[in-house]
Amino acid sequence: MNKILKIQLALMLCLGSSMSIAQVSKTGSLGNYVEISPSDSQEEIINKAARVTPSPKQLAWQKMGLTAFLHFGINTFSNREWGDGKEDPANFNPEQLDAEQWVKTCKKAGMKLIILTAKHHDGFCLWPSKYTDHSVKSSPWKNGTGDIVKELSQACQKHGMKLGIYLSPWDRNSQVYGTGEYNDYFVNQLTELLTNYGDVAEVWFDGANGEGPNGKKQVYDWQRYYTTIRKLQPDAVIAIMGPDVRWVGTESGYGRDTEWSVVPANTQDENKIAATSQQKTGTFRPEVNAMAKDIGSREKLYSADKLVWYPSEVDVSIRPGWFYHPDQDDKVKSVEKLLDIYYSSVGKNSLLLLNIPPDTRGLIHENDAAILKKWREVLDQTFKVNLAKKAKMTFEKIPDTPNSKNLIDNNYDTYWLANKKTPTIEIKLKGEKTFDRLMVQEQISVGQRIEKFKVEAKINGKWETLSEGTTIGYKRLLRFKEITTNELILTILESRANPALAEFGIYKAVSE
Ligand code: FUL
Ligand code: CA
Repeated sequence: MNKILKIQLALMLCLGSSMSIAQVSKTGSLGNYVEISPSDSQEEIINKAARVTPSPKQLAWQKMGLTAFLHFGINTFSNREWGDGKEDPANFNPEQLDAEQWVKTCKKAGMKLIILTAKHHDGFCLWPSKYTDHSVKSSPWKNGTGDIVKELSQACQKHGMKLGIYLSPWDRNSQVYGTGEYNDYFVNQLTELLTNYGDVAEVWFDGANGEGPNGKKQVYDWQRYYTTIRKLQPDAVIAIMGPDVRWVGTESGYGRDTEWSVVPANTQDENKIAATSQQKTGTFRPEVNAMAKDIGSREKLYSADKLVWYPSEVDVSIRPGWFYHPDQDDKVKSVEKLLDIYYSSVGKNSLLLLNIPPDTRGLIHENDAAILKKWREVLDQTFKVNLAKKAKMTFEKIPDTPNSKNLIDNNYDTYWLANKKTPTIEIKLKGEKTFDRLMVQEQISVGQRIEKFKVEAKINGKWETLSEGTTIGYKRLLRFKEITTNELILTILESRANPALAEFGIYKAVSE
């Protein structure tokens, strides 16, 4: 063996290497859930947790980062948040409705998917369902011949946007709500929506469950709903009251500082028991208390029967209400507020689902569109140039390892897998740089591992801690006061397994 080869081999052995995702999943990944056996030690449980990975559809979902919610329906015309199901369809007439305007506005804002409230709690359907008359077909809009789901799906296809469907299980209009027949009704509606409108990438099931017109509450046949979706749209994630995506637990727009995508699932979960034979396809919904402060720490995992990849989605409205109300035209969240929300959701290992409610014309209001545009400009300009792009990365004190560029190549798929749980990465910038934002990404296709990290910078010859944090996950964004330096150190202080780092960046924020 010649000398260079020997050195390369030694480097690979002692530094860890850049493995392809396929290689790692053969050796490391346990799939998107794993059983804990009573004989597993705490160490074994944590090791398992570090190797639970997203399903391909969960990974594709996470990579979207930013998605849009459109709350639109009979409430838009009655000026209410929750309709009672008794609204007259004659009031529904969005005369200037333009689904392309919705899609173009969302696309310009950087959103990758649009979820439409095809039916909210009032039961009014935005498509001409065969199973009820309480829909657009009984409205004056396009003389009852219109179909908003169709218009949106066509506009999405035209502009390369993904489509998502919100179908409220709670239905305050349906006469069969509260009986077994309602499950048939619901599955029939799901089937229409998932058959007639092309690809659907997300199905969003609301947790609100009240009484129907006859005063009864419904027992939902979740398993049947999930099986229907898996059959008709196998690539769609099922969110909130579903197995693939978890509600973050608030509607404020702010995620947790410590956000784990791997959480416990327990044997008493009603939906898990029913789905035992299908667990490998992920059709059980973990009964996670979404509102709890801590859902994924080591202590929580020790008492679990199973661990599951169940990532967090942050839903929030750009206005105080989910639906459009004219008196909220001057209450659209500011660019500054939306930036804060972005850093607190996308920047904390969540996906942001931002609601933009179309108005009675059937258009996204000018005020909302203007704020979104400005918000996007600030984000684009801030993250345009990674000031670490030409940096020299030194992993564990050994410079110029074969993978040292993997963290700054602007490609999420390439990464550096450390050979120890708590590695140090020294970053020598090409000259002094001034910045106030930092981004780190773990390669989650091998698992979410980092529990604690620290970033230091050498300022005027002295090392100072810039920021400390807990989880990183898919993406962590840090904000701090502007500094100027040419040297940084990222130290992973605690990790569940050897971390896999995909991207690192530093940026100078532009002001609004
Ligand atoms: C809640 C609903 O009750 C609200 O009306 C809204 O749709 C929100 C996204 O979810 O549970
Ligand atoms: Ca990379």
